[in-house]
Amino acid sequence: MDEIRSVSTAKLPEIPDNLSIPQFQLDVADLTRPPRHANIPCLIDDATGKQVYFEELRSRTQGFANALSTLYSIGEEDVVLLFSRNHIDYPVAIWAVHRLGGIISPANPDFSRQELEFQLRATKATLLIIYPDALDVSTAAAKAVGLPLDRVLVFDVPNTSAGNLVTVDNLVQRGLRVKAFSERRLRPGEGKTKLAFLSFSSGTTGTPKDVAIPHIAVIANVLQLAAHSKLNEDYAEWKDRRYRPGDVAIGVLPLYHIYGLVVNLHFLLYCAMTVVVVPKFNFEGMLKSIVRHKITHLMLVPPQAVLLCKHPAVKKYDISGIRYIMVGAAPLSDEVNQKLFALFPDAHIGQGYGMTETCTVTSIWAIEHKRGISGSAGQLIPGVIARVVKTDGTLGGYNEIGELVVKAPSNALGYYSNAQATKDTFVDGYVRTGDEVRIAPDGELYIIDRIKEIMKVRGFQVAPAELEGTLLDHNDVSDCCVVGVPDDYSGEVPMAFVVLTVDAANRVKGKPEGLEGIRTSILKHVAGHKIGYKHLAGGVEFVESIPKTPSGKLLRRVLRERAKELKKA
Ligand code: 4UU
Repeated sequence: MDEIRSVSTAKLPEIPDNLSIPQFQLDVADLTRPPRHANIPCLIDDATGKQVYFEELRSRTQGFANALSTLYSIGEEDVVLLFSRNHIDYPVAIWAVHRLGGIISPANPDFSRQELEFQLRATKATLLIIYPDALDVSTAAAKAVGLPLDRVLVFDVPNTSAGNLVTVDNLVQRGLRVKAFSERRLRPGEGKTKLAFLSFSSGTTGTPKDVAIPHIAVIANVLQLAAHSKLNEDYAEWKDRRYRPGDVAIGVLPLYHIYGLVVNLHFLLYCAMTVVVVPKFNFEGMLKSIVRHKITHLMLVPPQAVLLCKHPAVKKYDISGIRYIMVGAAPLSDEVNQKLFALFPDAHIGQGYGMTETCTVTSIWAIEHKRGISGSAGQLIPGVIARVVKTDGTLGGYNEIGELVVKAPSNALGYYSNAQATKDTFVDGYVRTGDEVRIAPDGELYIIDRIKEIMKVRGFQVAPAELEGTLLDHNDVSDCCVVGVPDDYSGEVPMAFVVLTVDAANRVKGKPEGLEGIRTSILKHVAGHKIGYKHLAGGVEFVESIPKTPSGKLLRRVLRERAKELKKA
């Protein structure tokens, strides 16, 4: 059997390989782009209601680029690490750095000092931009890696302060007064290799690695989505189009994750829509914002969809203006999917599926169907070529089960400075997804299982290898294995199987309270080093040994099954 292509009839336009992302988003008067009327804001700050229009977004980007170039010498290949919640200047920071030839590495602002330090070292970032509430962690991490504190900038947020740090807004204002920066233009073809983002993902195995995402990958995914959505074709009544200029989306997905970054920000702005920027997700707060900003579009992860279906507060708000709900980043149960259909009888509702390494969307529900098929992750978008690799290594056809391996113009280049990991996952221009799938003859893609190591906790990746490393740093742990156990809200949560050191085992022999003490200390140890969603919410189970293959490889599947049984018991 051969490769499987998108069943969409939409035609993918030529993807420009000589444009940087900000040139594509802000400069090119592309006639195929839906027009943005002057009265449609690009962004609205959820907290203050401040609106940012296209020209202002563009000029703030120029101003910030001026300041970064003249005052901080940011230029070719500099990595700027964004350690921030969503903020209306987030795209300004990204695109200013891109205009100078630099690279953005986004990080979760709730990371612990150790997690931030890891990313600062891995990317060799020369500038850090933070959200004010991350001041303590940021300064500690910057000191630890030798990044001078005058190279830490802060987004301004009303009524907060972050020490004496220089604010992005101050630099924008100063930058608007100084001479123009010199734009880093791309030569024809250069968009394919010039790096735009280093986003972290653990891929199919091991600890988090920085995915090297070139400019063309983001531009390609936006154009693929635009083609898939038939944005410029007369396929239906204007009033029922999926994305219309002036529609308003809630931006609760974090912009440091690829789904928020590419779909919620870059694609929706391309559609001439408005994005309401929400720094921190809070369910009732989101309901209020939906009413206040007349939100039409929701992009969510499954736990947020669960809340929408089950939370009692939903009844208090008139959210009938919603006409689109997309859910992705982890499996969505049939039950929740059906409930969404019932709650929003007229809305476009479906799933999207993607990953950091494919620089985002691989499939999404068909534009011809207002509602996706429950259980399906949608159809491959134009430009995606899929292989279904069966366990015997041969290619499967329709309805056969195997690992999904994809080639797309949006694929990342590999893992930054990690040839071995790149070789394992990026094969001849194809990305191994680590997801077991079946593609039906009508083009619907069903995700059957995740065969890679990572867990998805509330849509966030958790790498067992990373937590195992942390556990092994605990004095009483001699061996361990971390697996995900199912959880109604989070999808799954991490659980650890732990083998005690001989010393520790002797110490607690016949003393159950001693063992409980170690359990508590292990839970605390992980909580002290890792962000909340990586904590061992599934608990710690003590075992005599960890099952391994003769070559010493963890038999994770065995323990995953054991964990499920324990959970049932
Ligand atoms: C079952 O999570 C993402 C990207 C999510 C995304 C992107 C575009 C969602 C909707 C959209 O339109 O990226 P990563 O790198 O954090 O995690 C990738 C992994 C996949 O390999 C798969 O295992 O997340 C899982 N995943 C899903 N699983 C992503 N989407 C889905 C889905 N169903 N719909």
